[in-house]
Amino acid sequence: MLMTQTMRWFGPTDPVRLVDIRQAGATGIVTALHEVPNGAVWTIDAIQARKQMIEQAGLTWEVVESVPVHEGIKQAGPDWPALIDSYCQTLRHLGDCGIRVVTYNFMPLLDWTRTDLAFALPDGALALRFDWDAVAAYDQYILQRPGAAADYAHDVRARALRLYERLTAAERRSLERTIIAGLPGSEESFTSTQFLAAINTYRDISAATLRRNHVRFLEAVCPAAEAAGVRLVVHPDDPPFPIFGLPRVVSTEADVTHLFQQVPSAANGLCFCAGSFGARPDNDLPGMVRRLGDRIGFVHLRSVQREADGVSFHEAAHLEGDANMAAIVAALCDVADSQARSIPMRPDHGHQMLDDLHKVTNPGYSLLGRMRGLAELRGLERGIRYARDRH
Ligand code: DNO
Ligand code: MN
Repeated sequence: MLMTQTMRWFGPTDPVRLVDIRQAGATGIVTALHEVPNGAVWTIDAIQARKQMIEQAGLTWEVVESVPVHEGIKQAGPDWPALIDSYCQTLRHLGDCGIRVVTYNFMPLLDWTRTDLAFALPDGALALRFDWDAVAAYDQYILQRPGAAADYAHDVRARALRLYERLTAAERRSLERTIIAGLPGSEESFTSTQFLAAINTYRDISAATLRRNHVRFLEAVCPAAEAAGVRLVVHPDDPPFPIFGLPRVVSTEADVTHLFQQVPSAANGLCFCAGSFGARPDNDLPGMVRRLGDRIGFVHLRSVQREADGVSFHEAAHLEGDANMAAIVAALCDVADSQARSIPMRPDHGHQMLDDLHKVTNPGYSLLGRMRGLAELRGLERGIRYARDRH
């Protein structure tokens, strides 16, 4: 069965309208009640109202992205029981409203992270970029995190210092904002002073502890999800490695396999984000789709171009860059068909291009770049299926 084509919509304040998404050819919407504070219960009324808005535009609400996981759950702090109760309640309400897939992530403090929101490509379009030297420059000289230097190789430190010295005061502020003010969909937004204090709350939480807390979270919420008919899908870390001394434990195939072994519940699923996993050369993307297929409840299709240092990357066009998108989509077709189901997918981010260059847009979520991505991906899937079914 063909994948269900969706686009992310940030709700009534999104400059991209539902009608735009419909004209881009998507049938489904991926959204969240972004206005509800992290940790509070989503009421049935609020969910229904948003659902009606989407349906009145001729679309369906396919996936929630995200019901955020509160830091008090990631840290297994004193509010854990109350936060888990709220989370389960929200899942029950979503299930009551007929919503079946809920995305979340388990990254401490930061959600997805970039250092440049307007990286100019040769054709004049703008891409999002993650530059390790810029992270090192921010970490050591703006954030001034104690012990930061130990996290960077000697050559990175040298380049980071040169980079920092070259930046004007305004550029330094812009780098700081880009990294910690929160990209679209992120729950947290910090100043550097707040961020430093928040990092400190993780000082006793190792990767092993965070992993245990993640399993504990799943053990607590999966039964409620199952009963509600909802599947939770974890979004991988973006980028898929620790930053600012904070652990990240959803970065590789082994990481997610561990979660599925520990918590076998069918409600424990994966949001396969090709761009996030793909920032690491050791993640075999098509192989992961095949091996993890029965866990994949939602797909983000995007490709990154890894850069010379092996850590930095920028977002490529959907069929370019390091991901073998044809092999990924072919694997997804096989998974979907073997299970006779349609997997919801969305083009995850797009370049800022054409008229969108002159508009205020949500970084990564302007319309035209995503529309191009969706069109290419839809064509790719049709072509793969046609070629396969002819033989
Ligand atoms: C970025 C998104 C992420 C994702 C969350 C899921 O573009 O893919 O922000 O929504 O990590 O909880
Ligand atoms: Mn993603």
